[in-house]
Amino acid sequence: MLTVYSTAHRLHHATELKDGVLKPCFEMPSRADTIRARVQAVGLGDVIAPRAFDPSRYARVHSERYVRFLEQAWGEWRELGREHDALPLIWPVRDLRSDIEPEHIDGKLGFYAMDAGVAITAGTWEAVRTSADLALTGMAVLEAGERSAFALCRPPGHHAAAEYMGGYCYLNNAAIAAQAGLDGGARRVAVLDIDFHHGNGTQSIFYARDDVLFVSLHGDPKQSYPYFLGHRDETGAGAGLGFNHNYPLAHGTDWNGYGAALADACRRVAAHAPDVLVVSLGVDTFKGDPISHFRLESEDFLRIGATIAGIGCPTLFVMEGGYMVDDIGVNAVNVLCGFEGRS
Ligand code: SP5
Ligand code: ZN
Repeated sequence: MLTVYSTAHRLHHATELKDGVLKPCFEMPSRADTIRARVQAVGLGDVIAPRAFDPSRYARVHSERYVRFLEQAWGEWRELGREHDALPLIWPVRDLRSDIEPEHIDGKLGFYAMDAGVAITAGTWEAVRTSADLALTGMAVLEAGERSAFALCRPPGHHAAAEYMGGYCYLNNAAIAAQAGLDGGARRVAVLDIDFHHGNGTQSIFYARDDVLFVSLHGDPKQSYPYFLGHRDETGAGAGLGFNHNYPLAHGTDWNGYGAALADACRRVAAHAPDVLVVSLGVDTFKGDPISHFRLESEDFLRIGATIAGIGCPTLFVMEGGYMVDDIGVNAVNVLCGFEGRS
């Protein structure tokens, strides 16, 4: 399996509001480099650089003004003489207006953010756009006839929706790749999200559409971030009704519960008969993850890969979360090895 990787991710290393204190993000550069090292150690396959794509490709699933905001936010922040990471501090909840884009950067940050886990720094845009380009390059690899590819994206993407960032995510790499698959001629695409956290951004982007099936296994939002989406009764809207399926799972879920839910999720994906499958690959379901609450063992990730391979569809793996850096390489690459029938 080819891996698409770039060192540009290192340009993004930010702080987040954590238990009431600003601290370095759990989502840190060593994550991607640990996974890359493991890819090489097991001999998964060649590691290739991304092609550069025009930002208009991102605007197939995001609004143009949101993409422009991501590109320009750091400059606007710096113009005010500020040097720390740009973070939002006010949000347009409920009856506040969200129909007028503010002109001031403080207003814009809240307008385009869902939480305080998405700081913008000097290198953020370059890292973010390169991350999306990794996913687009991965989809191009599949279009060229490969059965699978691994986009080693960082920053991750699945919490980012058409017009907002959140949860370490800025551009939705998986959604951008899924849309590129359709634009390249696929008739049906499925996104299977196995990150511990619900992929609210991906769900939101495709919620009213029947050409992209979204299926997600995650910590129950009653207990877990992102709290405000990911319930079982969210099954799609309009033409998309029946094309969205959530599997909220309890704290402490281990392979017993997880394996059964995954088998059911993969059955749904196969029934959609997708021309291409995008997997939002988070390994924060690991028992040792510092911010999540499932109990998967490293060997379970091999089983996940094998189960996904059973769908029998060209598959692009897009890296999402996973914060136990010591084990992230083994766990992420185990999914890929399991998919390839290796152990
Ligand atoms: C891509 C992805 O996995 N994003 C996850 C974002 C989660 N952000 C909020 C997590 C809050 C957990 N707080 C636990 C603090 C432990 N001291
Ligand atoms: Zn996650």
